[in-house]
Amino acid sequence: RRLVLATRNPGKVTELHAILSEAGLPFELVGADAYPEIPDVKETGVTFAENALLKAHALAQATGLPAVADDSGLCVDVLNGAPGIFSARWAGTHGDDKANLDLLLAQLGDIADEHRAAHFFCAAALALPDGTERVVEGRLLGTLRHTPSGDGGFGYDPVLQPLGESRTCAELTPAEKNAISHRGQAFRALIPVVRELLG
Ligand code: ITT
Ligand code: NA
Repeated sequence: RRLVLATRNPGKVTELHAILSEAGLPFELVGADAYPEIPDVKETGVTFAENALLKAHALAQATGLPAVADDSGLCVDVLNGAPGIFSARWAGTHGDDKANLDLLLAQLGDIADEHRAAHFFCAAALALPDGTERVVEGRLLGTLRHTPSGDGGFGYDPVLQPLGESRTCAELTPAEKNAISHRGQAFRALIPVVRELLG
């Protein structure tokens, strides 16, 4: 039995394998890369949840298999929640993590630490070929560093320092990040839903 991971982001794929494997689900996890002929869905939603559902439904319909998807991003208080759902293409080119991070730091400039509150947000969606859908969410609160630090993770990890941590997400081990992250929370909440709907 197969469950499709409806994402082409390699950082997410690594984390989702770790998070979902821990649960011992009776499914073989198959990446979207196993279906190169299926075009990427346009993320036309205005919320993380809408975009996660769009991605999950597209893969479930195209493969005839249950699919899970992640839509996620960084929400910065002083930027009124931006980059938000635009996190992957904040500097213009989709998935250019370094350009996105550099632009964000430039936009914040030397704003003081007490005004650098931000959070990672994740919507995790499950869609079945018959159209059944579920979506759950998770978030990780933190503050933004003035300069990047650490080699782990992906995306904005080198600048987000979780509340109560002295390290950035990129300085945590993968297991430490998954234990507290927006993605870890959302997908751990999705696991009982997968069991309920798919047995
Ligand atoms: P898929 O749509 O194929 O899943 P994507 O990279 O386009 O891949 P999103 O639209 O959800 O996915 O964009 C998520 C962006 O938010 C991603 O490019 C990162 O910059 C950022 N992001 C999400 N989770 C993150 C995390 O755990 N650590 C750092 N940055 C993260
Ligand atoms: Na998105």
